[in-house]
Amino acid sequence: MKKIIVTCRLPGNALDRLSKKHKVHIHASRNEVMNDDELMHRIGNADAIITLLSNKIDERLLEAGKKLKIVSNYAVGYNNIDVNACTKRNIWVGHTPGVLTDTTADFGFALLLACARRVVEADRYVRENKFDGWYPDLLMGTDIHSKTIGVVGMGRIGQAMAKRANGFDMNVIYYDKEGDLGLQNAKYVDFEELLAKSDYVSLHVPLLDSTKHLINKEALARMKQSAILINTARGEVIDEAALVEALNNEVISGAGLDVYEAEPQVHPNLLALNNVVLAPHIASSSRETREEMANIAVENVIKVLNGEEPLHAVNKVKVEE
Ligand code: 8YV
Repeated sequence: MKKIIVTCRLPGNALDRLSKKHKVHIHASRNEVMNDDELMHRIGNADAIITLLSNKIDERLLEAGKKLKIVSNYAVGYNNIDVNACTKRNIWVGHTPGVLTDTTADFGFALLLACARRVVEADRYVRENKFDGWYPDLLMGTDIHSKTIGVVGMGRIGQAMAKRANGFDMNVIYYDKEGDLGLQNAKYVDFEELLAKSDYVSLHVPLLDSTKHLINKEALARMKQSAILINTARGEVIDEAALVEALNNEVISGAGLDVYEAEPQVHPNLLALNNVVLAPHIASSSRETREEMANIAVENVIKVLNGEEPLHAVNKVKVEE
């Protein structure tokens, strides 16, 4: 019987599969994640942990996790984990790609639509009993069809976003560090051209040293004054202070944000702006997808505890014979 730590209760029944065969400690609260101190206290006995993005898995913790065989992240992104430190210790890092691609792109598009057509403002307007008559320029937005969307990072989610944009008769351009991917439905351009030509800029890159503050003051200045910026990737890809300044000074026209630099904190000035739509990091949050993510996170653990490779690993370690 192995010992497994789960730092937050997960949706669906996936964890039952683990508890049938192993001793599983699940952090009790649904709306709270196990804190660093408790994780540190428990890690010494654990053969596996299932973590969230808010769990920082660093050298110090791994050093204490002498028995650990896998860190299974309940996310596709894994910027919370020191992957090299895991590999050095023969610890697998698992993640949950694929299942959240379309769900995340759906939400990216929902943010785009909401910003362009002022859906949140309109809802507030009606609730506040301001709808007292029809006027030609009442809450005028901007069109989506026939406009240009610039997708930054043409991986799984970027491509799903492009597909949705095609369906809305948009012109799709993209930038990717791999260069021109030879796609039929989107045109590769360099980053500066993408910023200059896009009516909507949508971010789909992982957080790396090279993508931190990719959207900074200079990048924002290159964008159209009418442009709308969408971020369902990672908050740190945008210099949030520079974005606030750009929105205040009408350097760009709006933003739809699901992620923030210092989550769960949101820059206070963003809260005061009408031309932004804000969500609490929920792009992958459909019941179906969140349950499927749990299935994969659990399957990654089961495979490793059976001496196999995880279903989805981000590193490669030696499998013990
Ligand atoms: C999750 C995500 O909501 O998978 C990711 O990388 O950002 C989201 O799907 C989040 O990571 C939950 O830990």
